[in-house]
Amino acid sequence: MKPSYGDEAPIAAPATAPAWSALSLVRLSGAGAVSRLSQRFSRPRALLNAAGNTIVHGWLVDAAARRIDETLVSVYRAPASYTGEESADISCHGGGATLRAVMGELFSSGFREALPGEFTLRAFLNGKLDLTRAESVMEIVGAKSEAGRANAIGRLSGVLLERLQAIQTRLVRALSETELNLDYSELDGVGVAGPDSRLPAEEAVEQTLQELDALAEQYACERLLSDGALIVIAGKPNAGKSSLFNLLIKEERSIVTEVPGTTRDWIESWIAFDGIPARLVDTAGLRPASDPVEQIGVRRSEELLGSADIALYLFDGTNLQSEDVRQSENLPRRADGAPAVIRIWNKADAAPHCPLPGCLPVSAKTGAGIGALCAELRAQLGALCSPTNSPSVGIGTPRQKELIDAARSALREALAMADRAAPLDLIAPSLREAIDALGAISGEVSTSDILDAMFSQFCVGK
Ligand SMILES: Nc1nc2c(ncn2[C@@H]2O[C@H](COP(=O)(O)OP(=O)(O)OP(=O)(O)O)[C@@H](O)[C@H]2O)c(=O)[nH]1
Ligand SMILES: [Mg+2]
Repeated sequence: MKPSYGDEAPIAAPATAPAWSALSLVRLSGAGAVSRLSQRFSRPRALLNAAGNTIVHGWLVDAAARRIDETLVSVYRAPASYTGEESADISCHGGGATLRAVMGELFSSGFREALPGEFTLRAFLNGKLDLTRAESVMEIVGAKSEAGRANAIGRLSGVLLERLQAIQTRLVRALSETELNLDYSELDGVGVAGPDSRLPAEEAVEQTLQELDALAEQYACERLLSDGALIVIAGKPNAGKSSLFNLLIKEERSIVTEVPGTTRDWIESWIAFDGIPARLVDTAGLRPASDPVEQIGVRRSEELLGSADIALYLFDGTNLQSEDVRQSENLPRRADGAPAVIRIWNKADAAPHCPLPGCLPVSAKTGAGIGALCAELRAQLGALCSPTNSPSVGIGTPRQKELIDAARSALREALAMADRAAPLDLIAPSLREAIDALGAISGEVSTSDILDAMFSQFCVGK
């Protein structure tokens, strides 16, 4: 039978990557995990008698008592463990072969391989973590910048949870005031919000909506800090895109030739500007290509532009065509209007006069103008998000953003109804909907489908 989230079998998984390293960590959790492990341990009694939060030295052995590896086992007794269950961490030697051998013995002694995120899911189900903290665990592992990491740690420490709980408490109060008015007005018909009898606690609802709006706005910045910005270099073939790419990443990575259409696959590298991580992508030149391989390359360039935060559009200064300007103005766009386009007049060493307005003269060959280009990139990224000015820890995942948006639209609906002097019993459900959406962020309100979908995005061993 396929294992599923939510069964209570003892589980095991490596918590470290199977790489060339001094040590690896294997995690176990579930009722009876320690006694099961003791069947494959050189000192079973030491393990069985170990108190929680202690370390036992010994050999992991196979069923015939042959030594597999020398280990240190950290023992955790329920409920004082990460998952809240009886657990153990085996610290063994590094490298793929040892890890495979250790895991093989654990499986043969009855452990099942953990599903992605299953340890953290169990921690959630056992009340050790709310969902904002659980998600922050993955954000910490995946953070691409110092600021992204620090914000995720803030969420792990419960800062977001506290912020949301304060908002939720205020809404619950607003809802109960609304419902109280409903009760009192039963004698003479249904309570009505309007100029004479406003929505009770209307100000509190408005203030809450403003706070949620601020959280939603801040999310764009949080996403940028954790996932990085996407910067795509685009332009006609031979404009010097690959030359600029190599110059910016300080490495001869992308092939440069005088043949138009040299780059076909896109090539990427990570760089950072003032603490904001960015994925810089060199693409195939944009032109109506007849070669089917180049056609695919051009399509990919367009797709990348359609999800980029910033586009660097290069004009070939030595070969400016009238359609280039049109092309630069009609790049594929995201629904939110991105990317911001920086227009670059390349090959300024050979063609110093730039006839186009708002163009940055650059030479990817000599490096002239690169300082000004980097300053412009910093300014554009800073406009999207500034790590030093970002306010207190906000939301960090698309799931959280969706729920914040659901709460915002429910509150907007409630306020709009109040404006129209709608009966309070029609407004109350909208307030309740907003409260439920906020509750779903922490996991107070959750279904097993949502949990499965969320935790399956985690890595195994977390
Ligand atoms: N003089 C001069 N030549 C340049 C400059 N930048 C690139 N070139 C030359 O222009 C030609 C094309 O450069 P690439 O960097 O391959 O251009 P590309 O835009 O990546 O071209 P495709 O991959 O074919 O789309 C090469 O011969 C480069 O040496 C520059 O700033 N000045
Ligand atoms: Mg190229």
